[in-house]
Amino acid sequence: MTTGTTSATTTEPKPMTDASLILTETDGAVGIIRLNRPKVLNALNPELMSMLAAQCEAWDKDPAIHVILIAGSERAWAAGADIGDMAERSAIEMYERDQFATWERIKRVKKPLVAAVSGWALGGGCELMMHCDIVIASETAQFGQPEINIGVMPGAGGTQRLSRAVGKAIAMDVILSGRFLSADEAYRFGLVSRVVPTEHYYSEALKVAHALAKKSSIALRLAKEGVLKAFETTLSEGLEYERKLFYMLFATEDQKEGMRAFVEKRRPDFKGR
Ligand code: CO8
Repeated sequence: MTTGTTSATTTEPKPMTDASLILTETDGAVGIIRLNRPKVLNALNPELMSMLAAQCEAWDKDPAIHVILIAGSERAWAAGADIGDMAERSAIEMYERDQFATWERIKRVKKPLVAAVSGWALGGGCELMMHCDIVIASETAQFGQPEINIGVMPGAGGTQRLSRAVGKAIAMDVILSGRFLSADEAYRFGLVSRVVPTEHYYSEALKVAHALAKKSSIALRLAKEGVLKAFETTLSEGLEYERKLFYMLFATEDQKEGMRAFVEKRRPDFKGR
């Protein structure tokens, strides 16, 4: 892994030396992962996904990292799972490979995942983006689940997460017709958090990641858990769950520090515990 001190004012990640499928660096308490298969528009093959999951897990355990930023390039966040890698496989081969186990590892990451998305976010790429918690998109980004055009359907959560994000009418349109959504549509439909001019999409995402990194790391993790619970349970159970998480935060030093700092009119100094 390389380390660096990227400034939040740059428009693209500064060059990194790692020549692998993902490029990594740390910038303060932000861990940055850049998908790096430019020749195939960052198509997601099992090796890349394993590296991505392993890096996310490593930073999830690392107290020095509070937030993970995942970026692609300006041309492509990721144009889907690697079609060449799947084209001739049998059902049993796909079953035995169990690629989705890797995606489950990303789903289990407790720290916030911020996505810096530009260009194509299609198929598995759109599904990977939907594993992230805050999505900063460039105004030229395009989103879709075009698997229908190659004789299949979404497999890494698209039918479930897209429907929850944008509702049945839009999800059916996108998944059954394979049409792409513009960044403006994606924002209006609730698929992405913010849309910014393309030249600022990366710096904006980094800025958001740094802003989050200044919060209490433990409060961030429990808040993320609470929001994700909303998609898994009933309202009553979700409210009960939220209350337990809320009470739990009163066992942290950060709760005392945060509230005392407010009363004393100073900035809090969070420790993440
Ligand atoms: N897989 C492999 N290679 C790809 C992929 C992909 N998903 N997308 C693009 N590429 C390659 C192209 O083959 C091309 O390679 P080459 O230069 O060697 O010909 C290169 O990237 C550049 O692509 P294009 O020349 O096509 O670029 P364009 O700007 O003309 O078009 C598009 C860009 C519209 C993004 C076009 O490339 C495209 O339609 N790509 C495929 C999109 C797609 O269908 N995605 C869904 C894939 S299936 C999937 O994601 C299922 C996920 C669920 C399971 C995951 C775990 C198993």
